[in-house]
Amino acid sequence: MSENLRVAVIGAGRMGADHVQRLNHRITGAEVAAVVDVDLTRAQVAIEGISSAVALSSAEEAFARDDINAVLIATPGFLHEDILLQALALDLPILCEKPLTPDAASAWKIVEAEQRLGHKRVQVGFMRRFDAEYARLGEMMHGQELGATLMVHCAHRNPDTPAGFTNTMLINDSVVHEFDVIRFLTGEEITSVQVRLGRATRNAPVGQHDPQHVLIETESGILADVEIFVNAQFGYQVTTQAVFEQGIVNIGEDGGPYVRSTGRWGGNVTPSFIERFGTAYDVEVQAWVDAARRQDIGGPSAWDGYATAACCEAGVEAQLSGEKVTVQLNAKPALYRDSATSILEPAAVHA
Ligand code: ISE
Repeated sequence: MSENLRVAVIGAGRMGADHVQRLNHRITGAEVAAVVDVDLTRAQVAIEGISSAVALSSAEEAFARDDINAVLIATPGFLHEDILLQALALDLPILCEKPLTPDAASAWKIVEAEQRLGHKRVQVGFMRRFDAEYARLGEMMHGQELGATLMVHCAHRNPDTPAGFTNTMLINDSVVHEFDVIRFLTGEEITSVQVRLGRATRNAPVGQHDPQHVLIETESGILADVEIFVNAQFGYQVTTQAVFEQGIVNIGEDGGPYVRSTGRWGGNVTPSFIERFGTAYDVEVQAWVDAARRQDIGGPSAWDGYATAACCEAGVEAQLSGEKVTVQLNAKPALYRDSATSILEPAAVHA
């Protein structure tokens, strides 16, 4: 493909609108051809000033057009499956925001559809893999620069949650990122998840137990723990500490200008994931565009979406039972065997 990728962005909410601006201003080799939202006014607002784009109210309308040759899916996760299957039927390059789909059985259907095509078309929007610090930590782990990895401690804090953010979404929308980065950093699949509920903040909406403590094990026995705290009030923070045989590495600590002035010292708290991962999103989308133009994907695959969906399913079960829940995975199809995330051969579990 020599000309620009002509992208239909499906979903014009916070993330979709952010991707529209990114594609329009910072990404080369692509342009926004359409923005789709059930709320047509929201789609119209998103394309303001973008002469290459039309506003539409359904994905079907976008797929019926002949001037669209790529799709970026940024609707809520429960709508992904149908849009993904339509886009795969047309063999279009797809960047799908996480989660790929909300459960492992539906994510497996995407893996199967892609296998029928015989090549990878779906890149999943796990943007943390494109953050410079996560990438460097991954290199340190894979290269055993400080010896073997023993433990990983993660903290994931959001200032508050949007209306309708359920207790399940703490796992499916937020901890899903930790599942993916732990797989990415260690190069191993996750084998079990346990969720502990302790003292809760009074600042959470009714129905949410916040914070939660998620305990994770990988194939070789690396232990990871995640504090997920989505009504932390003070701002946004995502940190990881990795414990190696010969050292400790921290990433995600506060950065930016350190100001010393009359009566004060310090810097600014990051307000949200849009700022914290802004550069990572840019790198991610550019990698997708560059790869799509050579008929490839440039990041995490449908397999990664499926494997994290299975972790989320185990996480939600663990939230309810308090027990340690085993993560069940089908065997990794040959199409995905170039991405090393398993040291064991699993059996078939999702039909
Ligand atoms: C949100 O959807 C994201 O993807 C953010 O990265 C995460 O920090 C937040 O918890 C999610 O709700």
